[in-house]
Amino acid sequence: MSRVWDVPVADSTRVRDVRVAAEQASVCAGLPPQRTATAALVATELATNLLRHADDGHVIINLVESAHDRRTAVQLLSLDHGPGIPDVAQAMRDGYSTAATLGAGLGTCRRIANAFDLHSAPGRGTVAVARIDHDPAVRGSSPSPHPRAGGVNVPLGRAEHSGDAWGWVHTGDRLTLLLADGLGHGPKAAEASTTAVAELRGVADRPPADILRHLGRALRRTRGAAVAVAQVDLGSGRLHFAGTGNIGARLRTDGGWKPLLSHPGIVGAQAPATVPVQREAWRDDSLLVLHSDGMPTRWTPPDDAVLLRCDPAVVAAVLLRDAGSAARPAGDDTCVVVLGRGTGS
Ligand SMILES: [Mn+2]
Repeated sequence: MSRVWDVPVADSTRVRDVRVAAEQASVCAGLPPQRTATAALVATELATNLLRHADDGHVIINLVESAHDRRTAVQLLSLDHGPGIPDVAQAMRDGYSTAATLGAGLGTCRRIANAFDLHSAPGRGTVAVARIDHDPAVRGSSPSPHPRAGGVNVPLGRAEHSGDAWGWVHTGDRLTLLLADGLGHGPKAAEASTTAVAELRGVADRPPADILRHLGRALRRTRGAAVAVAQVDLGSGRLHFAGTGNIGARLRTDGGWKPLLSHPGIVGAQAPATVPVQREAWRDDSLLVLHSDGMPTRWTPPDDAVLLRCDPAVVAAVLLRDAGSAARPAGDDTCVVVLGRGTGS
């Protein structure tokens, strides 16, 4: 799951690169041939769109866990600093193709992907996300009333693997989200963080401090990781947060943002004996952002109501895009994860 494809779309030759990357990702995810074809079609459309509307766009392809069957899915994210799409409703209409004769159109992408969402702001750019599962998209089912997690994971210097990893588990009333940043970067960092995510499944119903203790043992054979665990109890409307190492976290509740604090240490190497747990209220409109230290510490939390209702992966990608700049390049792998009620379209 640590494999990432980050393809800049500077000219038309890169459209093919994005499609090939989507096909490679589909093979890694074990998608059947017709879903691989869907991923390739959506990838081509997103890349073509970037070429038409933006100068410095790129497509990031992550392997993520499908929200409905827990199998590995392919997530395609296009992001740019372009002028924005003037008429999103028109661009999303099925059959409408930005390239007139080429491409399937964004409306088709929305119909054939299992999840699709797009945020476009004039002068700031566009972020679009599509997820392709093993099974064809089923339309008309009501969206889940529960919060869900989405994220974006980008390796330093367009490396093949990210040393960051995230995962979430929903059991009963409890939703547990984990972000791990393996020490350093490269495959050894990826081994530590993916171990943390794999271990979460067996212990997700335990309190966050217990989960970190368990990971402290499980990660001993790895080089260790910074890990934060956020657990929402939907029944009681409470959020419990515990973090060891440098994972940033901010919670939006009642229209304001507050930081959640991690504590010094390395899970699997120099973990503190006890990790303080922060307790906060969790409401229907709450939104949680976790990020690794590739993200600048001083990012601006969003207040755009339209964005806050978007698919969590779109929110994460907008935060990543707007926090970075050529003057402030990321110094490490960067992962941003958002937990919220955003439904997308
Ligand atoms: Mn790292």
